[in-house]
Amino acid sequence: MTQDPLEIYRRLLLIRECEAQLNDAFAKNRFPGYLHSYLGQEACAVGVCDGLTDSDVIVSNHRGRGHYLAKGMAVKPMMAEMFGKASGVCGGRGGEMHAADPSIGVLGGNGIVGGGLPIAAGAALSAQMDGRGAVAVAFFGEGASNNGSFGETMNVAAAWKLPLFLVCENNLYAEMTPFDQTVAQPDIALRAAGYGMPGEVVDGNDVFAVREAAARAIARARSGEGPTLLELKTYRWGGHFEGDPRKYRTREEEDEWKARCPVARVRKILIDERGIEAAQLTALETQVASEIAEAIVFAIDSPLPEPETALSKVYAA
Ligand SMILES: Cc1ncc(C[n+]2csc(CCOP(=O)(O)OP(=O)(O)O)c2C)c(N)n1
Repeated sequence: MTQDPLEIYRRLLLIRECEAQLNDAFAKNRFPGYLHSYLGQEACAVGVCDGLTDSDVIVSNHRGRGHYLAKGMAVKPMMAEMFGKASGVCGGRGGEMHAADPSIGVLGGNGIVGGGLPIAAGAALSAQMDGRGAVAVAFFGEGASNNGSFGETMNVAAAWKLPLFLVCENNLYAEMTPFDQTVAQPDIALRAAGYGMPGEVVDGNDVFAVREAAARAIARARSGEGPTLLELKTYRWGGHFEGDPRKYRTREEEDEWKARCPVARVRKILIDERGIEAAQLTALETQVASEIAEAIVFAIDSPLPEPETALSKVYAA
């Protein structure tokens, strides 16, 4: 866990710049396929992953870049994967929703909503069986919490005291459906009690609050006490995907949430409470923006996978 708030800021910026520059590339028709933006949710990924090591694993969803970067995926291969290129972390086979790098504990994203939950439970069972003290984390949205896989995973994880950490990023919309039209009870975290595990609601735009709550859940899992459900209240600034006209919500609501920006919040703390010069932060921002810009150029300039390799890395039982 880093004690350096500047490093936390750098990680938030990395995700922010990645998302902002990819949105820009998409708007200029330079990005292939769908783009599910993580803008606005940066503090969730950074706060949770700060307590993890390479031996711990995460399973992500369709909105995964923030999780990948926070877990330490190298920026250029991650970006090339987004563009489906041979230099990507999965050789271009995973694409925007399915990047993975088991060497740093990223078991993959998932286009099936709720599909990552049982995979994470399996990884937690594996960690429990070989006694490595490792933890598995499942990132998912509030939409996924209405899938059967959520209840089934919670049940088995609690019954077997699996070292599982369930992180629900409640960004208020599942595609175009507002949370309050599908759920009568406003706190998903309350469901934890019904399965016999602790549940906690935390401000998902406050990276330090997320980090503290995550540290408790990770410690609990490591010490064999079993799973925890954390619900992070947050908001995705963009639509479900880039190009979504967002008719299901108002621009005023978006502005209200943008005023609670998780990145600007840390910048203010660094200046007001830590006495860091604004110029130092601006230099860091420029450096991170260049790193992302270079990665996008690398991705665009990289070749597509050779057609002859289409059947390699295909497994059949
Ligand atoms: C099993 C399944 N059902 C439906 C879909 C279509 N779908 C894709 S994303 C999404 C909404 C997911 O909402 P949430 O889990 O809250 O994540 P968010 O997009 O808000 O981050 C849906 C319904 C899908 N991909 N998989």
